Amino acid sequence: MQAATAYAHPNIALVKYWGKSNDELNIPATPSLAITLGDLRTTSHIEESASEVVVLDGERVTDVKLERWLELLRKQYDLPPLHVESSSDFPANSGLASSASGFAALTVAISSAFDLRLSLQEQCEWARRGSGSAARSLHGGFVALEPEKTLCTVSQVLGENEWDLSIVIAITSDRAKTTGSTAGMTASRDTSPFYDGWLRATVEAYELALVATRSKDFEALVRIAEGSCRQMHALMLSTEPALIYWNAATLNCIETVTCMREAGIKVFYTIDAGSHLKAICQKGDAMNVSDQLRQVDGVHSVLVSSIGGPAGIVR
Ligand code: 2P0
Repeated sequence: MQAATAYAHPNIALVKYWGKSNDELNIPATPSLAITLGDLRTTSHIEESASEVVVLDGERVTDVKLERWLELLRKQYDLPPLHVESSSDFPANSGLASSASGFAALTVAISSAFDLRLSLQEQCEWARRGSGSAARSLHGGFVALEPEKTLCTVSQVLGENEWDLSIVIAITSDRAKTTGSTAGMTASRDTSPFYDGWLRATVEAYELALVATRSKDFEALVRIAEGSCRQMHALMLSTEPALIYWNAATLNCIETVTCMREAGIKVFYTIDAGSHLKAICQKGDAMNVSDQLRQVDGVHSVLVSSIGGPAGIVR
């Protein structure tokens, strides 16, 4: 093998994934659609080692998800013990999809280091086995993930240069989320009376989102994306015990985005399994949107990103 370093960008879903049809194979119960955050990245380096070592953001860790994933890979490929070093230039474990970009970058690094010659679709499949949303971080632009019975297909719906949008991220907490996505979505499936309705609504939202994205219909995306976000958080709230990812600042940000839209700015919000709010707007409005979100009570800082490209090798 040759040591390899790869990068991938996190992604945020406009039509959310929350629930699996098959836990063992990690198959999402519904399709999802996401955009790639080009100005945020995770870099993963791997090399052969006497024993397995995993270092995440500078700290040596035991990562059960990663260990299980490497075990799966070793059923198919003859891999030696690895030194894995992964770091992100954005807060990890707080709903900013560090596991998505992490597994995507690692898949690219391993594929290159061992010359596995995986197709993009095969890379998506390996990344997905690590973390469902990671499959979407192999591509750039607007990316669709569609589950089938035992696998998923991932495709680019719109390229990263086809729609000049920006993503403004309002950081509303410096704490890691209390319940991870995998455990949270299992709990929602097992306990929420709204789960079946959520699945139905998401399939419908996904079909509408594909049409809206292809035709760059911003107004339609506002309704679809904010709807999917609120429906997912309603499902989380109705989970037992409740999954409450929002804090006061999240609600303040929602109000600010809604006010901006009423004032004529083309902007909408989405929120993942964490308290940060992501506002999607026209590139020309990004400065204004970020200035307004920075002033919101409880917002620590603001990041601005363009839509980004695919994962790749660092040469
Ligand atoms: C999404 N999330 O579509 C949704 C919105 C979080 C909220 O995909 O269990 O970390 O590893 O497949 O990929 C987070 O789920 O979960 C996620 P696993 P993953 O972006």
